[in-house]
Amino acid sequence: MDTPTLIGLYRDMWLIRAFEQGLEREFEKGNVPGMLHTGLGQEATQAALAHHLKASDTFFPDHRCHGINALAQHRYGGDGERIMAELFGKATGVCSGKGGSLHSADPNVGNFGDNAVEGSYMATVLGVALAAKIRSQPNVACAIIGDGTVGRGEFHESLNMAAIWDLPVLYACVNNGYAISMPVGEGHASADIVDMVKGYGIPTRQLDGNHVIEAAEEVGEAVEHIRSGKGPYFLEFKTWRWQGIFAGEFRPEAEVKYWREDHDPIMLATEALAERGVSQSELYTVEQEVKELIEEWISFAMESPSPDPAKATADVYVGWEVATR
Ligand SMILES: Cc1ncc(C[n+]2csc(CCOP(=O)(O)OP(=O)(O)O)c2C)c(N)n1
Ligand SMILES: [Mg+2]
Repeated sequence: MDTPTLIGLYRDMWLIRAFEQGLEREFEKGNVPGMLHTGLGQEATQAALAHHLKASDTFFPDHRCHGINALAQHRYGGDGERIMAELFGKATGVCSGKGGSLHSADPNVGNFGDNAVEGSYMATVLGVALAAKIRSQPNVACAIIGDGTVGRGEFHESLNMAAIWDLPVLYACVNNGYAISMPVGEGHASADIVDMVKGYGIPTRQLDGNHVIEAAEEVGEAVEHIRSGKGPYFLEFKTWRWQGIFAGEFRPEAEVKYWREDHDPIMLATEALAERGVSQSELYTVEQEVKELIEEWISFAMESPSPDPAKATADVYVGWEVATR
């Protein structure tokens, strides 16, 4: 990977981190309604995926994917602030403020949205992939799923059907070690998800999801495989989320220290860039530029109007608006 590409990924990781930290700050002030699961700690995995997905591809983000949603919106729609506004529940959001964190979607930039039912889009992704295959389009349909999804029936049904129909699906499994507080090896037959997938005959790779160079290179290979018509590919990103599900930490102190201090994705990229001779001041400038952009997005969201209650049922059904009571 050349240095400009790595600096680009560094910028993307900072965009994700600044987005999530700004969001967390505003959530604590009561400005962000609903629930909030952040992707802090998983920036390298999301930046690597966003780097290779085009607007003509499709991705189904999981509940920690605000960062990848914002990157796609920023890159292809030129309006990343509309993801921020969506999370603030404002009329200027990509779903007019009706989607929020879990349902931010914009098919124009390839974002088909999350779903509160874990695993549900493991089935939907097959339809999108089948459509691309029938139309002979070199598009990737990507399902970004947590390790918790592995226990769902749709997970296995999806892998089986993608395998027998050679569908262009990229499965991106974000193995952050826990589902709620259940360690992955206790909730599933194997702590290494790839071992369960191999039986379906799908090519798999387990990789360091905090190492942005490795992650981007592996995603690149997987995407190339899929675009060339060779069928599905499964990547397991080993990473860790800063946020527990509950207030109070349930993870061992040494584990927290390892992931937050010794194996932080931005710190690893900073080290790699320093070895290539990129100065600290150049990296600091990148960080500051991105942080300023995120503050602008937050101001945009704060100043945007709330949705008009009269339009609560608009866009819920295509061509059919239900009268409000
Ligand atoms: C079918 C279903 N069961 C349970 C839940 C409740 N739930 C929300 S997040 C979550 C854990 C998800 O774990 P994982 O997929 O590992 O994602 P992580 O939060 O660790 O990123 C669960 C069980 C749900 N949303 N859908
Ligand atoms: Mg998990």
